[in-house]
Amino acid sequence: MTTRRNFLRGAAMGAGALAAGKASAAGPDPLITELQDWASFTGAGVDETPYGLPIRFETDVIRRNVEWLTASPISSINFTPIHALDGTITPQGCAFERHHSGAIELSKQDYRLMINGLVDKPLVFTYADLERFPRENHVYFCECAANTGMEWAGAQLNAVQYTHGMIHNMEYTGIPLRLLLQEAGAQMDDNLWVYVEGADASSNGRSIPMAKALDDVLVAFKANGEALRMEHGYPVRLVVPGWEGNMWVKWLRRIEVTDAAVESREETSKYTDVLEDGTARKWTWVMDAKSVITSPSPQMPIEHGPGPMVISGLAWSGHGQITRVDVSKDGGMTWETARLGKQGDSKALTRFYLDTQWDGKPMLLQSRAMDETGYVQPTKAQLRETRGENSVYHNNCIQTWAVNEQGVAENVEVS
Ligand SMILES: Nc1nc2c(c(=O)[nH]1)N[C@H]1C(S)=C(S)[C@@H](COP(=O)(O)O)O[C@H]1N2
Ligand SMILES: [Mo]
Repeated sequence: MTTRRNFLRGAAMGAGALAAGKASAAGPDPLITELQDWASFTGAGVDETPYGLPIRFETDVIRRNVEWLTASPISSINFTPIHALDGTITPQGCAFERHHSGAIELSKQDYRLMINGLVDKPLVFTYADLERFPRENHVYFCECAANTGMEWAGAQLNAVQYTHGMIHNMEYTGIPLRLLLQEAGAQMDDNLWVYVEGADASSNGRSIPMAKALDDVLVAFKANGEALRMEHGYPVRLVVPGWEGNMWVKWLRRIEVTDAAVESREETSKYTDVLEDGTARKWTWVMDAKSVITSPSPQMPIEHGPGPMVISGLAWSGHGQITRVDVSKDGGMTWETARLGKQGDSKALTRFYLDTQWDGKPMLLQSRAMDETGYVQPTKAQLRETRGENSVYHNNCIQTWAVNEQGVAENVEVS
């Protein structure tokens, strides 16, 4: 619909483009000296945007996929635009998606959650039943174990969105799984397991040790204050803090208490780690400490000359809090300690900044995270000593961006 207001907005755009051209020449800045259209005409009414989307100038801040990575977009992955975000919370609309048989549409009315197996009373909950249990709020990161998995044999994808974008960080509202297990009278010995599966065709079944199930696992129905988006498991998903994304079962439909791990596809042929000696390591659930510089990075070149600059990035650990992040400009020879945007939440993304000066010379930028256990993020060479070059999952190595005199950044490896 072309209303007068839309037409005027178009006109304002043209004037803005011209003004920008003039502003770059010497002389008075018309953006300061002249009355602008947006101050002369009224803006959009409250009836025009019942649910807001990003302004059109930000439409390139979107999830993107790498077509050659997977055979079909139904069993595939896309990546969070972490280069363009700041702070720590990932908006659901651009948070990466990973599904094995597509995102399904399951209504609250049709939703059922079964608990069975080694329990006194097998139960089936409706969505309304779940809303009557005590709930909690926690911010956690969810990282696919395959994040950075393409980089084992060398620098591969030239964008932080693709090398590190299989991660999101949201505030979840959910019921401690412990409470639902109690309700069903589950046996809770430490040697028991819960097997969790989703309602989608893939089911994505995973075995979780009882100790973790009773600790901090949530049965979540809200993220960042609103209902989960379809692609993140609406109406209910499992949140398994600090552990690999594959265990965060979406469209959660069944929880079975078992006396042994099921050894499903997702925990044998997938999500195990091939080692240097060719054997595969299993049960690598926790995501070790990791960090990456999001700006500058290949999608975020430096667009100013020498002088003050902000280097920024993200750090996280499945073992708890991030306590320190160091930044190197010379490929790891010397390090400076970065400032944390705020004290890190446990098992959640932490933002770091290095407020520094750029001398206009090339840099080899790296970041290195440390967590509350004292663990230090390893170099790729250190990881390869045990993992070789043929692994896929759990690559938490230090990332290097080579920045040239023009401020252009590139994914490289230093040895
Ligand atoms: N039911 C179901 N749950 C699932 C999956 C799936 O395909 N089906 N994919 C898993 C994988 S591999 C990851 S990394 C996370 C991704 O969660 P997201 O799509 O919300 O980013 O969901 C996990 N849970
Ligand atoms: Mo995953």
